[in-house]
Amino acid sequence: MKITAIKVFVNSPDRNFVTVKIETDEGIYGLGDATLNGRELAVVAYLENHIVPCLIGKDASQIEDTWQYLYKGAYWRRGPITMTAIAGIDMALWDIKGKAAGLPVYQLLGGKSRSKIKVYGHANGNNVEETLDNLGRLISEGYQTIRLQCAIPGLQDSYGTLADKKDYYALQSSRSLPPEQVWDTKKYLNFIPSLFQKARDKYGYDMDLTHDVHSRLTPIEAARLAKELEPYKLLFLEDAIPAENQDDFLQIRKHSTTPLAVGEVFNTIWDCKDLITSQSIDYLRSAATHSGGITSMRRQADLAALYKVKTAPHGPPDISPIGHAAHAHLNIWCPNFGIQEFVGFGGDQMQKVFSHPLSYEAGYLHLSDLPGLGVAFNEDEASKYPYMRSYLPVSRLEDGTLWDW
Ligand code: GCO
Ligand code: MG
Repeated sequence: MKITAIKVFVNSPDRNFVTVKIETDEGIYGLGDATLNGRELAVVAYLENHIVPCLIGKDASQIEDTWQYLYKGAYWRRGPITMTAIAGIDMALWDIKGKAAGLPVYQLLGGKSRSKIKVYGHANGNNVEETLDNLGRLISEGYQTIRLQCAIPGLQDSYGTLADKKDYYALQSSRSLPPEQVWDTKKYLNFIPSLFQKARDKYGYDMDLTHDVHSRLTPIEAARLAKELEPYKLLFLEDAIPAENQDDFLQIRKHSTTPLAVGEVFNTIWDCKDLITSQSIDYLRSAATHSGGITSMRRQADLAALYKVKTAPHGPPDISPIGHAAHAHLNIWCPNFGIQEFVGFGGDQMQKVFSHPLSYEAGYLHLSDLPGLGVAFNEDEASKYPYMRSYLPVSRLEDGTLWDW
């Protein structure tokens, strides 16, 4: 089966998505997600200028060799642009293989390890009361694991909160230049433990809670937070520090038994290898879309399994339904799957452009048995929503110093 064409679509149904479509001489086509939030067009250029010309006429069934060709064969390895572009191609080839076999991708990975996929939802708010109300709502919708984020008193626009926006889609699609947010570690550290205390006082300990620091602390500050959160028994504390000096995770470990999660900005197995083999983390949060696709994620999951690390794929609104479907197939198969982040199925425009094989029920996602990844992409509908420049925010301290967002 030969690749006859590769089309790259960049559209903005509610928000920007980059979609790869690989066509073959047998009429079967595959879809992949190559969306990199705020850097979409760099991935489009990488695909169109550097990858597509090399793959026309190649055998669509050679997924492994194609992955190696694009990774090792480029000499310039790794990095988010390259690995997101490779992910788009890789997912589309798995989609084709599944469709050609008449099987869902999880069957090609080895079949099901479970019947449904446990998810965690987000409860956030502009104050403690609103956050706890949202936590109560998610519990009543069946979520057993919930991430808690709250605006920090004295700071505007804290990460993970919506301010005056109705949902994530409204929040992120309204940006044409990077908005600036103010960060203050002392205000944050003095506040977060009390949020969790109030959540446990109000709702008890039946549900699991998580929290995303979004990489803003130093190792010793992160150790303090992890230690102070111990009484509230988090499932995990996410991105407590940036994963640049990876030994720093052991500093946090020395002081606390709060489980640690990291990985949403990782691009390859090399980014998580040392963290896994040193058992510095408990949950690996790589995303298929930003980490080289299904081929690469499967390898990361297998390495993690050797060290009792579970997978918890990144599931933000800036991954398309194709990326979420790739996670669902991996999650159903993966023996060491932990939990999937889930923020809903998107807005009206997105639902019209993509149809997907997932349904939510009482804290779990269910995956249908459609062949391949099971996603359909409506090109005519997508063409109604042109790309819109959009950036993630940046953080500064109160004196103007640039900080980690
Ligand atoms: C999460 C993430 C996201 C990222 C976003 C960046 O845990 O879901 O931290 O909120 O900030 O995906 O594009
Ligand atoms: Mg995160």
